[in-house]
Amino acid sequence: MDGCMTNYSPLVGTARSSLRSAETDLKDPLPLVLHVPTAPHRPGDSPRFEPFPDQPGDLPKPDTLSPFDLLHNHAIGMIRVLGADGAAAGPWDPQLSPQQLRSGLEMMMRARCLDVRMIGMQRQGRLSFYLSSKGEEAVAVAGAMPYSTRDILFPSYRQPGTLLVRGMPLLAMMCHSISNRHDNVKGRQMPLHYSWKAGNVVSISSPVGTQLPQAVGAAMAFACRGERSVAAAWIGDGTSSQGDFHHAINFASVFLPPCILHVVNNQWAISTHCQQATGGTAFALRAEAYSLPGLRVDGNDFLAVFAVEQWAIERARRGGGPTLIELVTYRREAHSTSDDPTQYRPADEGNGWPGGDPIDRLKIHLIQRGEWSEEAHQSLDAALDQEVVASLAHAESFGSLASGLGHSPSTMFDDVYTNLPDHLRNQLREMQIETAKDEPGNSILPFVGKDRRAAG
Ligand SMILES: Cc1ncc(C[n+]2csc(CCOP(=O)(O)OP(=O)(O)O)c2C)c(N)n1
Ligand SMILES: [Mg+2]
Repeated sequence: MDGCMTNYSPLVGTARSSLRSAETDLKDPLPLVLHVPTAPHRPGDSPRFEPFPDQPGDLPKPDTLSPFDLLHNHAIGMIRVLGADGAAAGPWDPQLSPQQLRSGLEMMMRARCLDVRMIGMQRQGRLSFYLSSKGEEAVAVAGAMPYSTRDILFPSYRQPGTLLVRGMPLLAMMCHSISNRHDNVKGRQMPLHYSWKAGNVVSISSPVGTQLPQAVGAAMAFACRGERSVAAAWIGDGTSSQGDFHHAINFASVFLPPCILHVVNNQWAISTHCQQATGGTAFALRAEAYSLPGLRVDGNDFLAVFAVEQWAIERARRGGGPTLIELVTYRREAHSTSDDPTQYRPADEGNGWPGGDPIDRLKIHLIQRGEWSEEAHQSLDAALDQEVVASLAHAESFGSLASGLGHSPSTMFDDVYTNLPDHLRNQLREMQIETAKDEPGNSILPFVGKDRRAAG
């Protein structure tokens, strides 16, 4: 493990190794400069990633109530289960049944089909905006499956798979994304900012990082009530630079509530490389400064992600308090449909990613065990695509933001106050008078002045 900080440098933390040593500086002083890290590969470079620092089986699986400082190697190394040959090995193998594995695979494949079709829709002008989660399906699916429905989840926009695991129907996801009259958040959110109360999943937040302190607060409430539920939240590598990350983990460290905090290190925060988000070698290592366990895991290894979540959940339920998990993965697509990554990274950078593709890796594992086949995979893929296409058509039959068949703007006055204060009541009346002047034929405000219940 000793060499892993340098071995691992191409993923994060190269910059410090290039700083001159104190002795050299004394003999041959250079002007002091501001150290500004950059990305390891820029357009035109030939990308080269070092292999991951640990092999499956290298890291032990300690008791879930182990003191945080016994987990140092788990914070700087990498917990893995699936090897390059597709076989599972080591103490972190969660020993899932073939049925559980196939169900996880199906969920990841459904998330991928949804992703592909949503990008297509956005390109055709049928969806205003989209953020791809391609390549990060294991983070979302294996990340959510081990939780009980009484646990509350705060995912980021990059984890629609979490919503699928928690039972949000595709139709509801799409009605929300195109903001039609069945959008369960009434057009108050950007596309993909799912909210699913029935599945105990809190609304995705556009201002990045707000979910972390909220999750710690929810876990503190569980602890106050003596309830054995857990709160879990996910943010990205770039978001871990927000004050919210440090505020949240400090509260977690002081009050030790049952919460699990995740940093999904997909290497990039729009055009900012993760080396510009931390001066250290691993995001998981930050946990040590807060006297908490940090676990770093291969985020494209379904089995490893599942096992790490189980470990942290058990620790939280046994009263051991919070865990910080870093999921090392790669953002395969642009940050969003408004981004052009060829401006800041080589177009083929992802091809050399040592973590491969999470769906392919689980598929190969299942085939190896005699529990799956290439034919079964193809036919499931086709069936899921049909399911997604049918849900999209169904959602569009209820209209969309573009067609004007959304919620009435007057619903902006709903759901905050039991009794609307006078100044808002006046604003509502004013809005109704103003917008009624535009009717009929105003496709943006079609329901104004009509019965608000009919619109909702
Ligand atoms: C508080 C705040 N600052 C900036 C933004 C703009 N923004 C949206 S996503 C993003 C990058 C986040 O990167 P990361 O946390 O690594 O997550 P990823 O997109 O890679 O999943 C930024 C800067 C925002 N939404 N909220
Ligand atoms: Mg990122």
